[in-house]
Order: sequence, then C-alpha cells, then structure tokens
Amino acid sequence: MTTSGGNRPALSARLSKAFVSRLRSPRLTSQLGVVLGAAFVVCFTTGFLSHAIQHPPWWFAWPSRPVSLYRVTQGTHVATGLVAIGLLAAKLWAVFPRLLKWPAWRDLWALAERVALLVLIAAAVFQLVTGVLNIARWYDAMGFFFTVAHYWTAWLAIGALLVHVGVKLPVVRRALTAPVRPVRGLTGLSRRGLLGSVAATAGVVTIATVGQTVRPLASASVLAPRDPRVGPQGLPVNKSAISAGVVEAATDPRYRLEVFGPTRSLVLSLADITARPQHTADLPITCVEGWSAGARWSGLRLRDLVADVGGDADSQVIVVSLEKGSSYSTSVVDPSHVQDPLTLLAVRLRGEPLHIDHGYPCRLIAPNRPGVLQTKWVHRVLVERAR
Ligand SMILES: Nc1nc2c(c(=O)[nH]1)N[C@H]1C(S)=C(S)[C@@H](COP(=O)(O)O)O[C@H]1N2
Ligand SMILES: [Mo]
Repeated sequence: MTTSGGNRPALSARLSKAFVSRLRSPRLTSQLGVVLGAAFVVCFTTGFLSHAIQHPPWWFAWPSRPVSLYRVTQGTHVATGLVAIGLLAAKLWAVFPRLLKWPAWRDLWALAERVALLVLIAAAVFQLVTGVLNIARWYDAMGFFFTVAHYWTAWLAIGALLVHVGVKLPVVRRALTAPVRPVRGLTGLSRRGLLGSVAATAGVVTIATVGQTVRPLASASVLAPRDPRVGPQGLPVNKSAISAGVVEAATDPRYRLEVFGPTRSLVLSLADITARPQHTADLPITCVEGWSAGARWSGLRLRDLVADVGGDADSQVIVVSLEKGSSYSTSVVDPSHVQDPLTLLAVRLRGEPLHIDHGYPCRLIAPNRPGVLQTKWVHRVLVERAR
C-alpha cells in the first residue's frame, strides 16, 4: 500500500509530536492494559450475572443464599466500572500517538485489527458513559433502551477485547519481561510515579462512591449518587408512590391482597394480613445501580401463603403491583426463593408500617435479589407450577 494520504502524514506527525511524553512506553501501555483488562473482565462477569438473574436463561439458577451475594457482585460491577474510567483515560493517553499514526495498517490483517480496536474503544466508552448515566439516574437520557444497549454492547466490548488481547499478547509479554530502563518525563514524573497516581485516582474514585453500598464509608462517599442512610425510614427510594401513580389505590381502605393458587384463593385485607403469623428478616435492598442498604422487615412468609393456596416446593410465584404499565410492576419468584423462610411479603420496616414510598401496604422482600425484583405495592400473588 502506498502512502497517499495527502496532508495526513504531516498532520498526524505534528499532532503526535505535540503529545510526546518520554513516559510512554510499551511497558507502561502493557501494565495499564493488564489492569484495565482485568477490570473489564470483572465488570463484564458481574454485569452478565446481574442480567442473567433478571432474565434467566434455561440453564441458569440463582440461589437465595448467601443473602448478600448480589450486593457484593453488583457493588463490584459498579465499582470496577467507575475505576475503569480513569484506567481507560490513562490507557488512551499512553497509546494516543500510535492511534494517530497514518497509514494505520499495512495489510488486511492489520486493518481488521484496527477495526476491532476502534470497536473496543467505542464500546468501552459507551459502556462507561451509559453506566454512569444510569447510576446517576438519568433514565430520561436513555429510557428503557439502557438495559438492552448496555447488555449487547458488553458482548461487543468483550469480543473486541479478546481479539485485542490475542493480537497484543506477544508484545505485552515482551514489554513486561524486557529489562526496565528508568525514565522520567519532562515534568520529572517517573513511570512508577505515573502508575502510582493512576492507582491513587482509582482509590479516590472508589472511596468517593463505594459508600453507597458499604455503609461505614457512606460519609466519605461525596460522589456517590445515593446515601444509603437517607430516605423515608432511613432507606433510599428510587420510585416514589406519587411517580408510580399508586397513592390512591395503596391508601384505599378497600385494598385487598389477592392470592391465587392451584386449589384455593385468598382475599386478605390489611387487617387480615397482620392477624396472620408475622416473621422478621434482616435483608438488604440492592439496587442494580450500585446502592444498597440493609434493613429489618416483617410480614408474611411467602411460602406460608403458597402452602395455604395449595402450592408446593416446586411452585413459582408472580407478584403483581398496584402500579400499572411499568416493567417493575410484576416479578417472578423462583421456587428456591419462594421456599426461603426469609422471603416475605413485608408490611413493616424497622418496626413501623411500611412508608408508602417503600411499598405500603405490602411489598416483596427476598434474600439475594436485585432491587428491581423486590416489587412494591403488591396486591396480587399468582402461584403456579414452575416451567
Ligand atoms: N412496583 C414497583 N416496585 C419497585 C420499583 C418500582 O419502580 N415499582 N422499583 C424497584 C427498585 S429499582 C428498587 S431498587 C427497589 C427500591 O426499594 P425502596 O424504594 O423501598 O428502597 O424497589 C423496587 N420495587
Ligand atoms: Mo433499583
């Protein structure tokens, strides 16, 4: 291939000269790449897990114990995503002059590699931006589109990452095993100093946000979109009763909880519910957006209700909210969660009747489940045989 790029060589040479730093080296690029790659793999795995729990493929089952496992995996998902922002910026800085090199390829193989690299960068940036928009609760900027787009772009990113790692592995191995030459940039910063500041940035970002799920760090987490201690009854709320349009139905004295089972059905007023044996569970609400908070709930065991309407250990349950037309209006509870004695239709939170924004008169709370599946303002329970 000939170099017939018009003014491109001169321009790119000038540009890359303007960004020259003696700190850039294959070694630095490789070190950043290894750490960023690890962050991506952890973020992808925990994200896939969260998706599978919400949309289980036939081969997938998610247990109800340990009760806080999802709290850990989803907290890790959001934390690695946030850390990856700084790592990606450092990595792009480290390879910037090479990205501007022209022509970028000598043969078809090198062209394919370039395309995969561009896909990787675009997908990675898209994932980090949409992830941040989501935890900042800018749903309107994306709508329902978020979950679908974030999920499929993750596959694009991980596929492109595999190609990239496959291509670069020999270079990385050479760079990391070659003898080290000490270098200093124009500002006197050493390579180790640069890596140190990248690590420090990652640490600061983590401490500034992880308190939304790690309670002892809540006051240090000045950048966290949520404080897990703030909200009615000391618990955050994503969707209020007003915005869900359920205030009237939830406070109507004619409210009834209807339970439909294979052999029987029940219609319970709030007084009927509280007259039944009450059970208590300490369980977290774990929002997919990365905040979580533990609390003490009490109410009816779901498995008791299931038994009362003729269900058995294989029954699954669909809980239906008074809220209409939202993707969170219903949720499916699989048999292992139904049978867990900690799975409740809660009517009390921290010793008080549920605040209406937490789902009064009655809400689902089950161990080890994403917040989106912990349906609020429940008024119907359908017990059926699991598929
Ligand atoms: N009916 C209904 N239930 C819902 C929601 C909703 O929008 N509608 N939001 C869910 C989400 S995303 C979370 S994180 C939890 C939050 O519960 P809380 O508001 O009591 O903290 O409720 C879940 N239950
Ligand atoms: Mo949530």
